[in-house]
Amino acid sequence: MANHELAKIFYEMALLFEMDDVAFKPRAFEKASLAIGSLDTDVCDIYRTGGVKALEAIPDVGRGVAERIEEYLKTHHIKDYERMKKKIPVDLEGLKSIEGVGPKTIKLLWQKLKIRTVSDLEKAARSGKIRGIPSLGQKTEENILKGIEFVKKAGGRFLLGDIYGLVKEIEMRLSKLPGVEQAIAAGSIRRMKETIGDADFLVISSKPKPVMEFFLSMPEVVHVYAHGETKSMVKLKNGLDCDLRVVPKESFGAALNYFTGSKDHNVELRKIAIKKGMKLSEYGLFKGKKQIAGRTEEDLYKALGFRYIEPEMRENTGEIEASRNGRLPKNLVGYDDLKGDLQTQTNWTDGSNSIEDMARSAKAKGLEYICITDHTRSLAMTGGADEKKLERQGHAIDSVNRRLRGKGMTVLKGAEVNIMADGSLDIADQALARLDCVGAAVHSHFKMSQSDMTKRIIRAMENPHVDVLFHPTGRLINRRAPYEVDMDEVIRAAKRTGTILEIDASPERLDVKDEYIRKCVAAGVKLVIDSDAHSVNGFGDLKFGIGQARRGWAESGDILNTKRLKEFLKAIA
Ligand code: DGT
Ligand code: CA
Ligand code: CA
Ligand code: ZN
Repeated sequence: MANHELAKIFYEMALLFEMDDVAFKPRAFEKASLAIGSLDTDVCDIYRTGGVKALEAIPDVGRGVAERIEEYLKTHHIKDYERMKKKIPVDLEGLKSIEGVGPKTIKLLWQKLKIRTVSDLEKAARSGKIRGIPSLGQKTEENILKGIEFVKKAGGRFLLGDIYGLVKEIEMRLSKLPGVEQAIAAGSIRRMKETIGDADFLVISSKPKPVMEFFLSMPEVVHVYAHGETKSMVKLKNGLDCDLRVVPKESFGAALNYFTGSKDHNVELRKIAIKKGMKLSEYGLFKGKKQIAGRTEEDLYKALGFRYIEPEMRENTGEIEASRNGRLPKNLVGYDDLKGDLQTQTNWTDGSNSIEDMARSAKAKGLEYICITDHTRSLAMTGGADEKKLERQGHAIDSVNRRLRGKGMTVLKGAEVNIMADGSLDIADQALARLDCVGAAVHSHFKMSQSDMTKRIIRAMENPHVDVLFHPTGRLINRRAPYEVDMDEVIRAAKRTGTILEIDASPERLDVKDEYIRKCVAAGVKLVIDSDAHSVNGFGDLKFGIGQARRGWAESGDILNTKRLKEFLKAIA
């Protein structure tokens, strides 16, 4: 569809006209941009059936714009856009996204300092060049730097955990509107990807209008990019872009499938449909003109000759093959399957709540056991425990368990033991032997060669008291790369030593990630999904770990904390 390209070009033309102080045109082109971005039909089709006249009939599209659309469709260029762009060859979209930087300032920055990009702008601001331009000054320079910082944070992809709550809340608001049969957040959110570009909402309703009106006027909306009868796109206060489409019931399954993606999965499905003499689109699965499936996703996969594929697996990494050959995981771990949590912190170290508060909160979340794993002594800044402190904590846990007797919650004794640079642990073996479940983790000396780091971690795994390797790669998504470690070696060592690898569910960790989970599953290495909760609110993160496990094709049987307490303890004994 050329609509999107054209909308972008007309938006830029509006800015370029504004720089040149042209009257009326900026507003006219901005309106045209919005109109074309919001169209439900392809401008190519409109032009093909009715020529320039039909284009001019689009509301907010005048003669000048219509002719430029024609020029674009015929030649793939718009001459005066390119001429204007040559005069001020800057990254308009990028620069414009900095708070307080408008077309006039962009022009000035180009003329005086030859600034083309946001990174040019940042350099100039940091070296104090902006304040030297009389009409801008020191205050503007400070604001520009602040604006750049903000865009850096919000401009990249969002952590799933940072936007999930709001997205689900909007999903719920939409689903409660009169006339709405179903509302769902599709796209990468439904696939539980670790980071999210934008949110894609899909609604079934026979009356799209009130749904659109509601969506555009939500209190979080700060900008409307496009506003049509059945689709709209907005920006929220937190910087997240949200698409909304309203579809009729007959095509919901096909639309849901299309907008859930991934794109690669979709492309593959379409090819298969074609091979079978059918056509798959977001409107349905068709044989000739007849729709044969697409009301639900289930009927769609079935008509294509497949078993249903869960959204988290739709990345075109073998799931389509597996579905055809009956090799899909039979019992993918479910969002209600966890019975325990093996990594939780309390106010004995850097957590904020007591052992008992954590236990009661976990119980309320449907868990039957949690293991208390406060940090150990080499993490002095957290008040890490030594052997004596662990023993005292053990008594405290005993008394909490006495108080909770008969309430369906058991607190296990554990620790998050620090793996030293040489692979030894910072707690003596006799003390570890008294714990129910021991986790070990790297928290220091991140910069080591791959072979040293791999040896270090494997040495810790070889300690017979270590049950779980916590957050095995040490990454912090969008902030810190994983340390150099050969995960294939680690997975082999896990198999050999019977060590469990953790899926740390904390949204900035998700460690180990999907790719390694799949390798563990294939190798028969067992996993646990832990919240890494530092407060009673932390258990809500478990779903992100479960999502990651599903993306890694893990079945319940691969995840040991889906077991009841007795079986779990037997499994780690
Ligand atoms: P994101 O937003 O970057 O986190 O990732 P997605 O997967 O949500 O991607 P998005 O929002 O660009 O598009 C939503 C879905 O729409 C995507 O998962 C699959 C579908 N889609 C988008 N563009 C194409 C395309 O060019 N071809 C096909 N077959 N599907 C597409
Ligand atoms: Ca998306
Ligand atoms: Ca999207
Ligand atoms: Zn840790």
